[in-house]
Amino acid sequence: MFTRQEAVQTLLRGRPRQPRGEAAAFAPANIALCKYWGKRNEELNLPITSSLSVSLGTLGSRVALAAGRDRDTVELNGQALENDSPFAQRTLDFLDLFRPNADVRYRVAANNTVPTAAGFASSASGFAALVQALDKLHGWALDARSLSILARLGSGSACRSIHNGFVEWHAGNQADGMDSFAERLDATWPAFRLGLVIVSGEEKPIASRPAMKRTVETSPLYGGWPVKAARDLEELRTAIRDHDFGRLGRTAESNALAMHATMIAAWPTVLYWLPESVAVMRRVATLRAEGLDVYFTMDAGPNVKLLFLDEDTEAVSGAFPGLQVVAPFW
Ligand code: 2P0
Repeated sequence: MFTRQEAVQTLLRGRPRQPRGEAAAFAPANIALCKYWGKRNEELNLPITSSLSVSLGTLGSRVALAAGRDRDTVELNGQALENDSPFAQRTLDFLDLFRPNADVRYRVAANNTVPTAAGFASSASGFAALVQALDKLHGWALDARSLSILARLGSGSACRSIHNGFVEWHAGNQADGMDSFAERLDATWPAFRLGLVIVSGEEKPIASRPAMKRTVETSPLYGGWPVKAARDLEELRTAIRDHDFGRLGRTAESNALAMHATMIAAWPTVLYWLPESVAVMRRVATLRAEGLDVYFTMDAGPNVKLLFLDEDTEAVSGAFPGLQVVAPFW
C-alpha cells in the first residue's frame, strides 16, 4: 500500500529539501454542503465520496513556521504546548513527513480565528495553512493541486481549505490518491451567508476520525450514502451555478441529515446532537414554514450552521440571538 511518505516523495521530487528562515500562511475554515463521511484509505485520507464546501473567508488559521536546530516547539493561540499534547503530536507527526534529517527542527505557532470554544473544525484550516507555510519555508513553489493533496494527508477536509469560495473535493479512484484533491468552483455568490449557532463548547463524545470509521464498519445505512452524496453533489453544482438558494438549502440540509442518520445507526451509536441542537433544527423548520428562507447544516458536533441570504440577515439574527454571521464572498 502507498504510504504518506511515498506520497510526499512523489510530490516533492526535484524540490528543495532544506527549510530556510521563517514563513507564515493563512487558510480559511470550511463548512461542507455535501459532506465527507467515510474513507476508502485511512493512511492517505482518501474518501469514499466527493464533497463540496464553502470556505469561511477570514475565519480560519494562521500558521507561522521557522526552521531551527535545537528542538521542535508548538504554540497554539499564544500558548506553548507540551510536545506530547494531542495537537502538538499530530502537528509534529505531520512535519516528520517533510523533515530532511533529524537535525532540522521546526518552530510552529498556530492561531485560530475560528471560535475555539465552538468546536468548529480548525484541523482543516490548520493543516491547509501549515502546508502553505511549509511550501514557503522550503521554497517548493507547488501548485494548488499538490498543496491540496499534501493538506489531505494531514486531515481529509483540509484539502478543501486550500481554496476560498465554493470548493469541490474530487474523491478520485487511484490507489496513490494523486487524483484526490480539491478545486475551487468558478462561482461567486456575494449574498450568501452562514450563521454559526453555538449550542455547546463541550468536548464531543467521539472524535470524527473514529466516528467515521465506526459508521463505515457498522452502520446498516452507510450503503445508501454514496448514492445520496453523488446526487446531492450534482444538485449543489446546479444550485450554485443558477444561484437557486432554495435548491442549495434543501440539498445541504438533507445531506447533513442523511449523514447524521448513517452515524446514528452505527453501533455503538454516534450521536452528536444535543437537545439544544434539535431545538435549533425545529426552530429553523418553523421559521421556514413562516416564509423565511433559512436552512441548516451540521458537522461532527452539536453546533448548527445556518444558511441564508443577506436580505434575511436581520430576521435570522433576530431569531437566533448571538448568531455569528459569516459572509464567505466578502
Ligand atoms: C466534512 N467532516 O465534510 C465532514 C462532515 C465532519 C462532518 O471532514 O480523519 O477532520 O482528518 O480526514 O477531515 C471531519 O473530518 O477527518 C469532516 P480526517 P476530518 O467537513
